[in-house]
Amino acid sequence: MRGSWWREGVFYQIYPRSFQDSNGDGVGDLAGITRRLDHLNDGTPASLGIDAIWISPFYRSPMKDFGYDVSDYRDIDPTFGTLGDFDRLLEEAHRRGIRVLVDLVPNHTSDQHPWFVESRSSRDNPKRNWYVWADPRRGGPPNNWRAVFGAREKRSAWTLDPATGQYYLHHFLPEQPDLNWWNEEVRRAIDDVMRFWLDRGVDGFRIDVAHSLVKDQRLRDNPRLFAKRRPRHNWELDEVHEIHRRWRRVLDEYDDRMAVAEVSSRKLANLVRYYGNDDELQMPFNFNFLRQPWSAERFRAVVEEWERLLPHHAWPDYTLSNHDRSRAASRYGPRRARVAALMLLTLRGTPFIYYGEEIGMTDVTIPPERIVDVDGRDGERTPMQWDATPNAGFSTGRPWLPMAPDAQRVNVAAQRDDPGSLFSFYRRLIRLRHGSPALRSGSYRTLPAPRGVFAYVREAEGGRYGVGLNFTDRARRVGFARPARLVLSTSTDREGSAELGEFDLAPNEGVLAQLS
Ligand code: TEU
Repeated sequence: MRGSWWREGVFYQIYPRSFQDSNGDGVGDLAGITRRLDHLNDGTPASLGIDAIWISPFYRSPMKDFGYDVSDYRDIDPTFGTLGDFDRLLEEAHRRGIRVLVDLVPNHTSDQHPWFVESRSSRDNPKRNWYVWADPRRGGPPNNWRAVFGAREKRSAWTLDPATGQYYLHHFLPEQPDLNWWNEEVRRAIDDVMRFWLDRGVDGFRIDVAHSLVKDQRLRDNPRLFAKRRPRHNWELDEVHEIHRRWRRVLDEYDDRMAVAEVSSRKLANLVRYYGNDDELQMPFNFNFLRQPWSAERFRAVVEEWERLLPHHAWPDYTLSNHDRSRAASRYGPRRARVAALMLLTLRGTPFIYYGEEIGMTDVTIPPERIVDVDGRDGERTPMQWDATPNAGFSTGRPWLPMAPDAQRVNVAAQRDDPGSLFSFYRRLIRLRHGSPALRSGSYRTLPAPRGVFAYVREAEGGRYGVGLNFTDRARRVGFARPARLVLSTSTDREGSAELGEFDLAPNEGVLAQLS
């Protein structure tokens, strides 16, 4: 069925600098990803079993924001390889039934992109209006908008270009000038970038900063109250939805492609608007799990609100970690991270796994002399830990970021044959999900549970599963109100069944049970 692959599939995010280096320069590359595809899905229970990957940007880039500053949307940065390497990666992924999303960065380009080089060359250059230029106000920036990077220093979102005496807008680094999304030529140029990759065979896009794009045409100051939270005039304008509808039409020129939008709305009521009338992008990311403290009530509240708000055509998604945030295993600790994984992979909605999450990789403390990111995100981007060889099998050269100190112990090879490992847990869980219509696409219903326990039922014709997650450091009891057979527990090899459907949960234990 059209659309079922992204509704029923499990997604995996690859940060290409950190997955696998194939040429010894210390930076991961596309050929490296191809080499490691069997880890993701080789068609047997030995592999993780995921269905789709999202690869963070690999386009030509001066790397001020490690690829989120694109200087050519249609070519691969030499650090990562060539278009030929990309085609091979795509072919090898598809051969294994793995779909591929590429990361589209349409809010801004690099200041080295030929469009911006032209745009800044003179006030009457034909590309001047492809970016947002404005005259100084009282000798300073045109308004009070702030950049995302350097928020603590209250850095302006504007930089003066002395050559032409005007300021240009950049929501992120000064080396990432924002495109002018009021300009129809810009819209058409990005449509064509999408078609370039769709023609090459990609299955879709993850779209960066998809909530911002269009900014107030009059460049009005943001009200002070909004300065810290949601800026009113340069964030989530209604016109953004018009662009998402346009992108959906481009996707629909092709067969069964999709896009997931990076939308940082805190309020789910705002987030739900990005589903439109089933005429916008297929899903906005729901980042709310990333912001929750370890509390059953808080996670339950997010899920319940989301389930209540979603129109029938909308399909949810959930994420525990990504390249911008502290890893789940660091936020919660190893035992709880396993409970979180059980939740992620049994909820109704597409799960996104961040590379290394399946082996419990944690944030690494980066010594000051090795910090390379502009916004403190190196710790969650360290190289993937494959085995106990030098640099954990990631590279024969000096890795661009330090390897985790525990990499010799925490790695794929060490966990592969250990049935109690986190990797084995993920593999079993993903296989269970794939094998069960109830877990893949069934309905969701919260169950009554004691304080500190989040319990729910997933149900489809011919199958019913109960999930009980103990978020507390005390023993708790969960009841499914019907005979239940334990299928999986986050604790070691626990087995058993319960005639009355009641299970005693150890502290921070989660269970998955098949219900009659
Ligand atoms: O992030 C956009 C975003 O919403 C940021 O506020 C994010 O929270 C920030 O990274 C925190 O430090 C996207 C990408 O995911 C990020 O990696 C890029 O740096 C950013 O866009 C600019 O392209």
